[in-house]
Amino acid sequence: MKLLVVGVGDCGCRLAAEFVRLQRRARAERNVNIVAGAYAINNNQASLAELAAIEAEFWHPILIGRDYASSDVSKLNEFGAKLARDERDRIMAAIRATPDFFETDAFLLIAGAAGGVGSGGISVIAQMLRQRYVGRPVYAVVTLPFESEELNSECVCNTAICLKSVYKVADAVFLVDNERFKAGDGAPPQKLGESNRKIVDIFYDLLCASGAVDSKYVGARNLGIGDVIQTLAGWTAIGVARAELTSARFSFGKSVDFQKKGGGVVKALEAMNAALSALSVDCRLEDAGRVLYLLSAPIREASLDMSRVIGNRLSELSRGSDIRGADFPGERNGIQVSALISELAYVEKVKSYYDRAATLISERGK
Ligand SMILES: Nc1nc2c(ncn2[C@@H]2O[C@H](COP(=O)(O)OP(=O)(O)O)[C@@H](O)[C@H]2O)c(=O)[nH]1
Ligand SMILES: [Mg+2]
Repeated sequence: MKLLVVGVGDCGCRLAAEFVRLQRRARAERNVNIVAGAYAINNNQASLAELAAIEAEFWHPILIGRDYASSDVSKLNEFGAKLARDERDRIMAAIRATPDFFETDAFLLIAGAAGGVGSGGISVIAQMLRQRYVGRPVYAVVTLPFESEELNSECVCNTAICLKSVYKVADAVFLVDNERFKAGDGAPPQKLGESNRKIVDIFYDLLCASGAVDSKYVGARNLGIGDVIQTLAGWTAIGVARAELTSARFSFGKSVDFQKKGGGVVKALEAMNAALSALSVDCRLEDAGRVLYLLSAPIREASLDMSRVIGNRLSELSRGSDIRGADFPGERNGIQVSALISELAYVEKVKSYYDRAATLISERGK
């Protein structure tokens, strides 16, 4: 699957840059293209310049509203929305000029919900793309603030407004709870860099598998772009995890072979459970309308069993969601499971931002 990535604001632009890194990796490791181009829309020239070292061919910075770069108004959602509306023609013209524009399967817009530029800009841009390019899905990746930011009422209100407006215009919204990707020690910029890599890496297998043309990477049940598009709707969580295979699988002989297969199924379940506990946002499987899993395993003959067991287990856990599954011979020494939990009817975090923002706004009105 080939995406046209659009990052808005500081957080959005940094994550968009990570997608360019992912494209380079997909090209080198798996001979597939997953990103046609990445646009970085921001009012801060210095932070755009920091990202300029990445591969020029795919990278397109767009500076907007530079006069407000250090102003306090730029921390508000409504300001970000105004900037994007004011610059709509320039933004649309730039995106339209992407070399492989008509070969991209979907738009992926990214922003931090708690800020201003990205928080307000993302829905305006999503709406423009949706109106102009009917039939091409518009997906959003929205990061939810760190716990330490939540005492700030502006941050809570920006987040709620961003979520509410992006949900209305995007085909699906990937929720990414920053708190879940918090990196360990280190200075702030490196820390964010580490979190950003972890966030973007979750998409790697799904994008590569749905784009594979190389027969080396074709599984027993292939992941089609249609499977991904059919799965994605509304609030969405994404996760990936891996279980290592021990060296026992290199043994020969019938009985060992049988054990090897059974062991593989156990490992696959282990990876699936780990993926579900590493989802990008806390949610319950039973609230999902649609689920997709992708199994990446080295053993072709065993993968069908593994896939069946994972599918059955997900079906039990989700109590009847629409489940799609596929496999992909991408891994060598382990089993990796990627999961999309989509069309979530309820997400605790979203509800909590809506409630807190409503209280803050009504208090302000008093
Ligand atoms: N994961 C991640 N989150 C970020 C990053 N930068 C900022 N954020 C988060 O996004 C929120 C919005 O900030 P920012 O992107 O700076 O605002 P904007 O420039 O006005 O769009 C912050 O409160 C953080 O929670 C980043 O590089 N990675
Ligand atoms: Mg900013």
